[in-house]
Amino acid sequence: MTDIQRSAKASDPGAHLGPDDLRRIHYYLKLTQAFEERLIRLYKQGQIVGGVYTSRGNEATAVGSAFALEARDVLTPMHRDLGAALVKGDPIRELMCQFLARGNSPTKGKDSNLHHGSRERNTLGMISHLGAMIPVTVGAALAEKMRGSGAVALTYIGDGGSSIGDFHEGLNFAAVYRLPFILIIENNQYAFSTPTRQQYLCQRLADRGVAYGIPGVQVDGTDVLAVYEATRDATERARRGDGPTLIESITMRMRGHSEADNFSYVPKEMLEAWDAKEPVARFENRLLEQGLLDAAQVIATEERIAAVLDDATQFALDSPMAEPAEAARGVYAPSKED
Ligand SMILES: Cc1ncc(C[n+]2csc(CCOP(=O)(O)OP(=O)(O)O)c2C)c(N)n1
Ligand SMILES: [Mg+2]
Repeated sequence: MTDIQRSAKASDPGAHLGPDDLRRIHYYLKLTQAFEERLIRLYKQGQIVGGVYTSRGNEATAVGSAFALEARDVLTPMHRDLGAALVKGDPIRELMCQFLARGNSPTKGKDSNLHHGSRERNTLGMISHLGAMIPVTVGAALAEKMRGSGAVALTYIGDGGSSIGDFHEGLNFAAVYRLPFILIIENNQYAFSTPTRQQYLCQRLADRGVAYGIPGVQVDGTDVLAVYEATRDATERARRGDGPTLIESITMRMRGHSEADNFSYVPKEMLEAWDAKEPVARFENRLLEQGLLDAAQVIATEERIAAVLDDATQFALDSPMAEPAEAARGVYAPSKED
């Protein structure tokens, strides 16, 4: 282990969180899961066009990392980070309209998925090109540093996306300028149908941090508190002015790449082994064992979530699609004639 890795050793899981925080984390994990179940159903009913990419297996990474951020921090969720968008405060009705491409959605029906951002909540909207949001989020970190705001900027990349040139350029720039930047690699064992052994030869993607002179930390991505603490440590380092951190969160993509993919190429035994560590149930069981939740509270949370999702689904279904003219609006900067 190098000095850089040793200095980035994560704090004890959950050491900085009280019982109410733990129950809030549980709520967001369950909400993410239930929201995506709803999206799958709507997709199968033909209500959602395009693709649905769920975060099954990644919920703890998205929720745990976003929970470590403050409102002023900049966040760029990627395609498996619905939980992060929820923690950062994206309204559920608004998100549902976005997935259903309604005219009143953040992108006004031009797109679906998490391709939207909010200045109010300091979130940046992702584009599909993997890796492209790394330099963009590094740019946000540079802006925050120049402003002296004390805010950090965080984004994610998959194991597959970590091989792209933007990964190197973004991290190197952030390291050299000691920017308050955090990059989380969501290592979920597959990039579409390509397993990690065909993607890179290094032992751990976290070791790439050494190449940039920054800490590279590996965390158990099925343990929401481990992700939270590693991210929290990284935010502290960033706010001290010590620069970026690379975090590799080890997890498993528990469903297909998208809902159009039956993931028959993933060995059954592999899925079964990871199922035993499924992040949402794992955290729920932990809270039940610790007496921080009881069975009745779990049911009440599930009912509350179902009601919120019923409301948002109906709201979105009742919302009109965009007018055709909307397709051209907001795409180019207005000219003098406009
Ligand atoms: C530059 C680029 N190449 C290819 C794609 C198509 N694509 C979208 S997601 C994906 C798989 C990405 O795998 P990974 O980075 O491991 O993320 P995961 O989907 O597993 O979370 C691919 C190939 C893309 N969006 N951008
Ligand atoms: Mg992957």
